[in-house]
Amino acid sequence: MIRPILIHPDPRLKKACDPVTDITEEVKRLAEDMLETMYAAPGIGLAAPQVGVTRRVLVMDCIKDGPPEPMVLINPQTVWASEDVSTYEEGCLSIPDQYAEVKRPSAVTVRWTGLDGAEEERTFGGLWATCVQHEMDHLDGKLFIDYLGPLKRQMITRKMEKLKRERARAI
Ligand code: K2U
Ligand code: ZN
Repeated sequence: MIRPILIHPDPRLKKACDPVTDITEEVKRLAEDMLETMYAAPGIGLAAPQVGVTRRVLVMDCIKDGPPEPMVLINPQTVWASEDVSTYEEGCLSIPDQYAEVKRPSAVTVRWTGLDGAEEERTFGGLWATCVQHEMDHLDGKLFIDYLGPLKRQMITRKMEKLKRERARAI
């Protein structure tokens, strides 16, 4: 089922998430719901804290045109990051309609556990690299606005607080 996406500022988006100890039916249902929620947004990635679950689970599908390639990463860890960096204008489903340039390593090697319990490792480049790092930051309570200067970050936070007030009134 599609789950509501938390909007910044929210304490659950700033928490360091807990590792998944065993892959229960509940974790499988969470991953399924996260993929459904991500596609509906639409987005190309989503981390569990964004739907209020502070567990180390993220989903991704950065394929634009072509058959979808949904990925579920449980307890992901970066094992290598390239020296050279790429700049990408990032957005975030928890910070709607705000975009800013963020510099990140152009390529990263990530190790994780799949839904089937198997250990996986893959090197990501391009938009996949940006996306997986953006999602893994979420698992550590870090948002892309944390890479911006204090004034720009504060301006965006104020806009989100206003948006939340308006949404609360609309209900
Ligand atoms: O974590 C999220 O909020 C999902 C983001 C992931 C993302 C942000 C920046 C750069 C790459 C991935 C959403 O997918 S934002 C929507 C989006 C869609 C296409 C390209 C970039 C961002
Ligand atoms: Zn995000």
